[in-house]
Amino acid sequence: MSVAGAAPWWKTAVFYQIYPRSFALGDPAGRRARLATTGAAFDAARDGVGDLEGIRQKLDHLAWLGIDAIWISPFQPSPMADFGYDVADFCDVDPLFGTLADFDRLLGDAHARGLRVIMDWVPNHTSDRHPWFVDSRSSRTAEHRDWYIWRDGTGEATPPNNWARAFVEGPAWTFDEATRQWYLHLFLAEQPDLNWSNPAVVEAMSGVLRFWLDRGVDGFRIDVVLGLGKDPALPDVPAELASLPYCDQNDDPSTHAILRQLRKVVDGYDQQPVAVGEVFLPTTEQILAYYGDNDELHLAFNFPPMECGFDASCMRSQTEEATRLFAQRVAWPTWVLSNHDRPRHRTRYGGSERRARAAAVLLLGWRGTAFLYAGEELGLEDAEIPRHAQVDPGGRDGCRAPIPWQPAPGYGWGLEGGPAWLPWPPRADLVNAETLSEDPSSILHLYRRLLAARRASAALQLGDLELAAAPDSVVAFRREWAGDVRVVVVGFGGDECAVDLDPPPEGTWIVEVASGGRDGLASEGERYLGRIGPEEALILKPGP
Ligand code: ISL
Repeated sequence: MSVAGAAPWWKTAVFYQIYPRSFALGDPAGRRARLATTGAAFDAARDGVGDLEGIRQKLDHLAWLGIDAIWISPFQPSPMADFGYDVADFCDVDPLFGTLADFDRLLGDAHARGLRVIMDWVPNHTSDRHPWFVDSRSSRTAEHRDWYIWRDGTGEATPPNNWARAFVEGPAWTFDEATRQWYLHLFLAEQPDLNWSNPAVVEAMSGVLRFWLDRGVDGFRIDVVLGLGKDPALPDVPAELASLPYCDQNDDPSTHAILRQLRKVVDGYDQQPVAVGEVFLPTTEQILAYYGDNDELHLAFNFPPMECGFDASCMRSQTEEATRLFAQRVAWPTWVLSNHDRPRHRTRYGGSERRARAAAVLLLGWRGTAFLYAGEELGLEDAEIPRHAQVDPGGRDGCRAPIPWQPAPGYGWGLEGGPAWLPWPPRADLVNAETLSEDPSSILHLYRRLLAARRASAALQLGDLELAAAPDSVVAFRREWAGDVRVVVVGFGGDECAVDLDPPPEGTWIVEVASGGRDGLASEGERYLGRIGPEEALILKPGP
């Protein structure tokens, strides 16, 4: 039971993102049987992909870790041009991952452990194999023609505007010979954009939300929310922006009305579902607009801190910015350092485990809902992917390497010597869940202690955040709620450093969690010494 009382569950939750291909494999025999009945040719590479049953079998591990909710990246039927973000049927499970019955079992078992489950919903586009698009491209008068965005260009030579697609250089348009018009796709040509100005699309996609909410899911991570509404004139972007993917630029006001409608669908359910949106815009201020007047998204990912290196001044200004902007509205912040689209933060910070540990304290000390990406609790680094093994058109394979569960080759995936779909991350014989769970000083145990400390403290879960004076290489802030107080101190410098803090209301500061483990200066349960070690981070609580 949370200390937070009446706050909506998602405010105090720590989410854990699962990329299902890479998480765990539970039922390879079931998969072979399913694929055989669909007539799909046996493909050895598919054996090295995770499944829903694999996630279910790891729920005890996740409950042990202490997270509150999982977000599962897409598992619906998909030709996998974008590894599931190209959905061919929004209301089923790809036979690669399991069945609807497997999903129901996973959801039930998660709920039985007090874990909530949100799923990815990809509303901006479908697969080009989705029956809606198959019909849409069949003729200019097809029932679903206007469910997608078709335009004349200048013949087949020049597309209707200068928008660029994501991942591979080229226009966000493809000329379709059958009906001699262009269709819009902000991502791959296999991902045609839906036309959200068509009420039939809104209705059909609202039905998708209801389908999963009726099954009991606790909400959605909404893919590319900023893409939904488009200026009907589809105007060119200024020439200097034309080479940048348009998917990260579209910010049309019509999206807000769409979100208000969707919010009503979601809010009609007793489980208090959450809608957390991916708004990949450059500033927190722009992202904040997608919360509306507390009537659009419940939460939106705040991506700008992902642009920071392991750097105190960048992290401090991001902390200040979010604190200032969120104080002005009824909106709750979010924090994330890694996901399936970016190099992992440990890799971005240069590969040091010490830095990854300090970053964990910052992430779980910040004011707002935190999102972990599976494997960061193991301190995973990106895998090195040789050219011949690269599969993602967007070059994002490194952070999608499979999770090592056990130290022996095969790493707990039961592959009988076969390959996983991507190479393993570095040193998987040492950096795996089993080995790290046996070492109380490991980064895995640090995450577990941080999650326990957070769950036990109203200040960490809900408290206001006030930055404290600290040396340039340190970010320090105080969290306070209903008499509960914590201080978070994160050192980014390479040397030991004095950090003088105002004393607590009573007593003295005690180190509740220390990032350093065996190498740290501070010891958990002991008095704060007034200084921190190199790249060390602490959570302090008042004590005798
Ligand atoms: O993360 C980005 C850059 O690092 C963005 O450009 C990101 O690709 C974009 O915001 C959309 O991402 C989402 O939709 C894509 C899918 O490939 C990504 O995996 C998903 O997170 C298309 O569905």
